[in-house]
Amino acid sequence: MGKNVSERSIDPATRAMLLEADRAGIETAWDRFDKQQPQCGFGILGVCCRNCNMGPCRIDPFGEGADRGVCGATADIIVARNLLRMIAAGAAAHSDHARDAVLAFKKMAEGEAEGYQIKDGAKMNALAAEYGISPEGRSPEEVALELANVLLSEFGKQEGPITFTRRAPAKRQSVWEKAGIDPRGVDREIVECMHRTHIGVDNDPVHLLLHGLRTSISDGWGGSMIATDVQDVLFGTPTPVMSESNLGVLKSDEVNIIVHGHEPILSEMIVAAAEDPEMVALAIEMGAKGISVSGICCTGNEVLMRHGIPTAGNFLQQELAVITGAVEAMVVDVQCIMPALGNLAGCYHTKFISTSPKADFPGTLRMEYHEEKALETAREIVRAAVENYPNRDPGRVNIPREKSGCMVGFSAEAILGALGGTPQPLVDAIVSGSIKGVGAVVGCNNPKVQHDFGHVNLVRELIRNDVLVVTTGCNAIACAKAGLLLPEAAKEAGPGLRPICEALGVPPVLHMGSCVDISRILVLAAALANHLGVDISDLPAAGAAPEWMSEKAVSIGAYVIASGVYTVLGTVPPVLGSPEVTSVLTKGVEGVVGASFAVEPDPFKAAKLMIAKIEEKREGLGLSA
Ligand code: XCC
Ligand code: SF4
Repeated sequence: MGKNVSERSIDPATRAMLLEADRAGIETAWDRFDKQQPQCGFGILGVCCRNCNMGPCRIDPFGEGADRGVCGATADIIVARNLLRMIAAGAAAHSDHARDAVLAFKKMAEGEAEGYQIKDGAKMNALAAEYGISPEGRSPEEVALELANVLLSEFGKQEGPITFTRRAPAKRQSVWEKAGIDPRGVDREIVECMHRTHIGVDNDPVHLLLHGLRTSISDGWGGSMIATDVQDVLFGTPTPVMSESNLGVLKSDEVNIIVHGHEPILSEMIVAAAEDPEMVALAIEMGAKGISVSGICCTGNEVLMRHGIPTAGNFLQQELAVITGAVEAMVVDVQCIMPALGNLAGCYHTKFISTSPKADFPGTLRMEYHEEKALETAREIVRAAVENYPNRDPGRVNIPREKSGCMVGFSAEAILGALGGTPQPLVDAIVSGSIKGVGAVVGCNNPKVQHDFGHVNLVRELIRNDVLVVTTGCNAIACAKAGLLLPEAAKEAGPGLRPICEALGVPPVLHMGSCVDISRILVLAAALANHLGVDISDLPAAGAAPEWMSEKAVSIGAYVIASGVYTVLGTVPPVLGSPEVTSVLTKGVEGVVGASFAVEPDPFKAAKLMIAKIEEKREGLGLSA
């Protein structure tokens, strides 16, 4: 096999399992990545178009062959159109997840979703107030039903604005209005992306990119934000809780169930069903000591944030979890689930159980989930896992020892609560310079770069330089595994940040949730900006996605810059084939939304770029460097 394991990951548990995979002759994403080399140069540059059947067309990047497609589209047009389609797909993923959360909420309100309830009534009433719904003289379920219906209508709203965008500072709203990118409902924006990129419609790169920003805002301040808030109402708004992370959380003597994907709607029920005494008794009957649930990717983050359910790892560890030989069931819903898991599970005793009506994979046991009988389905899934325990081959069990503690659960509400209900203490710390600013570090893993290297090193550099870090998604899991989510990690923070974390008993890196929960970061940024009476683009803040890979990450990156936050990407997006698109994204867009992208694979240099931007913003606010 190609690279040696230490080049593939910095994570010792991952390295151990990669060696085990090698021994067992099993292929992982890293091996398949090697087999893809060299990857298509046209694809890397974004200059391949398959949008009609006169093509596929591709532009010769060396300027010797074709410089336009059959229809006459140039590299600039093709790259911009492809990017717009990536944004559309990413926004669709987040927002369709949101829709399912609202539909579950609605079924709950109608009394048709057994096991679900209103866990955070105060948050529900606050949301209702945003929509002008009064709880006066009505049952919580009546309020919930009306709220569910208005939230559902947000998705297809034909005219703007969508309500949650009004959470942004007034200055930000007028930036969007002036640029013509204040979005309508996310469904409409996504459909328009597909329409504009059909052959012979929108063929101006800047015009296309502006619609990309508009679509991404309808995701970040629309779909994603709805997902976060409705899930908080249904399952509780996270508050700080301790847990553990990495493959070492798997138990050698218990039934291991992994929940993987993105939606907490079923996994919440699985967590409940696994605690059911009847199920635990069955597990003991089968020879296990109990039932252990852990998570991977963002479904994992959701149950980690709300229940302290341990996380077994991030995106690139999903196959490795199966290779431990100790997983009775890998239960998946949607997004970031490798189809490779089917074949792999077949080599072990693991049951690969797919649950979403939308997502099927080769080699799965289908146990489709519907709100009406979610608890029942969850119990069936847990039972299937428990009954699979006797099939485990102890001779093939190989659980790495590594795991790290972590403190998670930092919703915007929890952060503001810890500060005494107002952002003032944080503002004071930023003004005094103890905290230089805030870095938002998020996103996936990608075998193009060493697993977790960019995540962990970028975050370490930031906190060392007194930048408070907020994190979500697979970055958060990387940080958890590296011990950066422990209050003790304050020791690694600079002289300004460290005493603040120690006084509050919090880590210098705050886990704010799953990828849709980047909406929490937006809400926090809006609270800070509103408190100061400035725009988000004035804040000493910067974002980064050091190892991103998914289309969702493209939508996220776009809405983060559209919200006014400079963002550094660690893997190169497929745009370099267009000098115009590249220049708009890294420079021109700054004049429109007050922020732009940079690409920097080296996390140490990326940290420097972010810190320089934070210094620049501090100066702009008249704060000392
Ligand atoms: Fe997926 Fe959200 Fe990326 Fe991780 S970080 S690989 S999108 S799980 Ni969003
Ligand atoms: Fe080629 Fe134009 Fe068709 Fe794309 S839309 S495949 S560039 S002819």
